Amino acid sequence: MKVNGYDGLMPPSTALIRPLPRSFDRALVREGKPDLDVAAARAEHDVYRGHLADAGYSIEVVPTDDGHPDCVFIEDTAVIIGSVAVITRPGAPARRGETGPVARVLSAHFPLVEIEEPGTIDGGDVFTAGGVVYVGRSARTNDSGIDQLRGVVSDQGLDLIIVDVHDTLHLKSAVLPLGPETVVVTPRAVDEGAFAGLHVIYEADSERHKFSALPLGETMMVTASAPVTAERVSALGHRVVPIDVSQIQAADGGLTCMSILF
Ligand code: CIR
Repeated sequence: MKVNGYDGLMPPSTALIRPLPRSFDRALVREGKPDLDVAAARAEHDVYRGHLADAGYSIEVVPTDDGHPDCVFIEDTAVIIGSVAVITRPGAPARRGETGPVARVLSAHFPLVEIEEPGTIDGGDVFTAGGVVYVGRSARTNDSGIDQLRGVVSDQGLDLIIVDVHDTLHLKSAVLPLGPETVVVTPRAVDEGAFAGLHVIYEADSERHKFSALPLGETMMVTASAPVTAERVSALGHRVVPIDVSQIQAADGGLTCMSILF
């Protein structure tokens, strides 16, 4: 079974992305008001897209939407669980209108299940490793959303583990799967007991919340802003490819958030 590309059996072959909108400088930000540079962010996104193509992914594009400044963060709108695409109901009301166009494209590939009110889920709170779906209970993902997701997960013969997220936006802001057995964790940001079955390595304290990673088969895209942690990942035998996504990170994004791989 193919699950978000992380089960180690069949690598994903398609990357769904959504170009950066002109309104990106109005993206939601958790703390402070960074001056987001739309042109620089677009250049970062172009490099990201290039690495996906170089890694052999066929790129499918959902048209961008200037009415939704965060729409480049397509990961939050849908989660592939086994043979089904779960269309989320994003936790931020301003982002709920992002899901329709993504659902239309995914419906050509998967049967769809939609998360319904009062449930909320952001895809940034979900990842699969070793046949287990880990879900962050966060400011964006609530218990009703998790209960609805649990139904799909169990229909697909997978297990679900809830991880409480307390010091960051999403589960994947603090826990990055490198493969079916290993995760990189930001210390003290989530309930780490949830990862008892996995090999855990830690983000360097000096790089708190700066590390993000996206495994792409032979290579591992990593954030250039976290070189010490990237070195720890490289020491495990991964071929790391650092990329600068500082504008994307200033809007609370990481490397997983700009694509849906299947
Ligand atoms: C937001 O607050 O929703 C966006 N500015 C950032 C979302 C990042 N999503 C992700 O990492 N999955």
